Amino acid sequence: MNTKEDMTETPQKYTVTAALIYANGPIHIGHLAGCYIPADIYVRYLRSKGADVAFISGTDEHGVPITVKARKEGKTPQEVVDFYYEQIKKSFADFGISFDIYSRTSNQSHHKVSQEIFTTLYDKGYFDEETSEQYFDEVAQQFLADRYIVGECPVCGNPNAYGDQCEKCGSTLSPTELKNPRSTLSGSKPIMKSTKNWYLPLDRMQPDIEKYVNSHKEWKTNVFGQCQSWLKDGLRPRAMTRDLDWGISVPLPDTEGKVLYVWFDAPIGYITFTQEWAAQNGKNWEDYWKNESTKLVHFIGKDNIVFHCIIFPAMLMAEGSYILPDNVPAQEFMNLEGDKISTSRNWAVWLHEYLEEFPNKQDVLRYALSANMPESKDNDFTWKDFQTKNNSELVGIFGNFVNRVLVLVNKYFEGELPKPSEFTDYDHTIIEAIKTFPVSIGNSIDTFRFREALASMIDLARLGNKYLADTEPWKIIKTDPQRVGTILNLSSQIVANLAILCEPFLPFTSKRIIDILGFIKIDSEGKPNDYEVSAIYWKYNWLDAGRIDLVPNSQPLANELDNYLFEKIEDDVIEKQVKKLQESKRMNELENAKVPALKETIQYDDFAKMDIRIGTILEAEKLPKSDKLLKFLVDDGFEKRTILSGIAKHFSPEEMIGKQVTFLANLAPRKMMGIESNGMILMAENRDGSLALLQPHKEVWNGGPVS
Ligand code: B3M
Ligand code: ZN
Repeated sequence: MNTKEDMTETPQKYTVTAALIYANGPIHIGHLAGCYIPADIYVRYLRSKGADVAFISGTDEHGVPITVKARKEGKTPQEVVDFYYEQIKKSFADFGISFDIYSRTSNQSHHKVSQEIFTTLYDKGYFDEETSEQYFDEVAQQFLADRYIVGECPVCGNPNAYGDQCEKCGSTLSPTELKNPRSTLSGSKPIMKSTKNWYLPLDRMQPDIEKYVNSHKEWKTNVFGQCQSWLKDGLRPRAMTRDLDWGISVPLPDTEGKVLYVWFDAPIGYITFTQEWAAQNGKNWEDYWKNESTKLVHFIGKDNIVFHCIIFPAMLMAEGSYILPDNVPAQEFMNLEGDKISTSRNWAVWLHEYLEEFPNKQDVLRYALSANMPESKDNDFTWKDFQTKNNSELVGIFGNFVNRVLVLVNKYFEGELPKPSEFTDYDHTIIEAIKTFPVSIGNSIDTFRFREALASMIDLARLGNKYLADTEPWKIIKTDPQRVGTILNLSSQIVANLAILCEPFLPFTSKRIIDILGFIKIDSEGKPNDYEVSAIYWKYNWLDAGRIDLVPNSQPLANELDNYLFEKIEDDVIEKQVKKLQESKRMNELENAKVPALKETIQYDDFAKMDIRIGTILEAEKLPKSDKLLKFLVDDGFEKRTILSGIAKHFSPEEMIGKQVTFLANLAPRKMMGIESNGMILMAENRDGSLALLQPHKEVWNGGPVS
């Protein structure tokens, strides 16, 4: 039960992490829905319940994804990660993701922690040292780890699977499993060359890992299922070092040119960042990583399941002094307008752009993505749905309720909260119903059912609307103002409950409601956020929700009626976004357009049969009944001939007059729209479908043959 007494016990400690995104591109809605929003909802809820939470994240700044990007942009890896670290950190902060720390794996502190853990495992004899043949690019003079190599996936046949993973079927791979491998650096076929690496013997550790995974039957089905299929296939040793020049150097002698595998160091980042945060805040980091009663929860996308449920726990088990992940609530993928989100194809809604184009609308995106969160299957974000969610739910239900209460209190009671008098039976059913919300929303969040939690939260606003509609205070204000006072008091208490219960999902809105109700928010130490003194301090949290005495009688409510919580989003705003996406799709298609395949070989005689000539266009006109055809009169050196050409969409008649063109002179005459065409003007087609005339580079006599 949610009671105040819970607060007097030592609060439950949680270490909640959100995936360390590669610092090689901006954040998009797929990242938000897949990891950061669920993590933030969970953490805000836990904090509101009085739990002691460390919410940890940052950027992953090592690994091939970084060096590939640097190479593509002609920058150093450090320049790439410096740029994206700042951009990503800022956009998360502006979006209200409430990390306790957002750090980065290129920090020296992190290098040190990773090397220490590697050394511990090494000293404990955990690594198998193995010299093996690895792919090597002779052109680029480099070993080809992970994403430096592509080839055919042995599982699904995808021709562009990476050396570490097939993005199509999700299989985790090693480079030697790929068929027809090629280097992404030079495109060349790699050779085999021997090199020494250190392997974590997951095969030998399988029984322990199995025991661990099987003790977590409560994990989400998608997560538990993926683990089982891994275990069923049998775990294989996995190299924890790589032959690369970007990363954390291997803390062993004679390991020049070798770094720690990025998936070895990245999850250790959670530990390093907790240490950094603890040091800055006078906490003991070990409370969050080495105390059996602390719950460690990793929020990630589904492509990272194996690393968080098997490999990282195996590392922690081997190290021996850490707690293991208690839960790994991985999300499926969010698609965009029916298509997989892709950074390289620019098929995404970018967070930093959204924040610029939709100022002060963080909560709208948070809402739309949470309502559609890909919890158990992939889901689709569409701008149309974003608009509907805003207009019919946030404006139509939530905003509408809060606004009505405010308008009525202002109109009938000059903005001062009226006292309640006696509650009717109907009021009592509403009061009982209010009490159930913190419990049911809490249960849903506890079990990572965020969509359900959000839907219940909106149901509370719905209940508020229904209460007003059923009691119709506007009809009885003249005859029974006391009853209206009760109705509006209770309604305002619902608004206050909404402020508490919507906070995990809509933190900006929660703060606005608190302002509207005439409170000032206080921080965890009990200090006011602003120093305006007239208002009362807001000290309520989840454990207070369900009460109907949150706003005191006679409390003056804000009179900000023109400043709505949410506003309608018009069609043109949505159309602009859809257009922007279509444009990026078009640009992308152009970039990827392939030159058409060559036709079959012909002999010289076949070619010689064609009589190609140069001529000058004397007259040009549009055919009145056709939007495609232009009619030309061409000086062909003998006489003048008429040629029809279907290029009216590309050229105006005026711009063609006087031009020399190349035409096929012995094409059999053909009648179109009652006019006989004698020949064909030759054109070159560009990748976007636009046409170019083939003109001689200097003037040629009309009738001059082309050969
Ligand atoms: N950097 C993969 C990604 O950005 C990887 C996550 C690491 S979490 C420790 O999707
Ligand atoms: Zn595959």
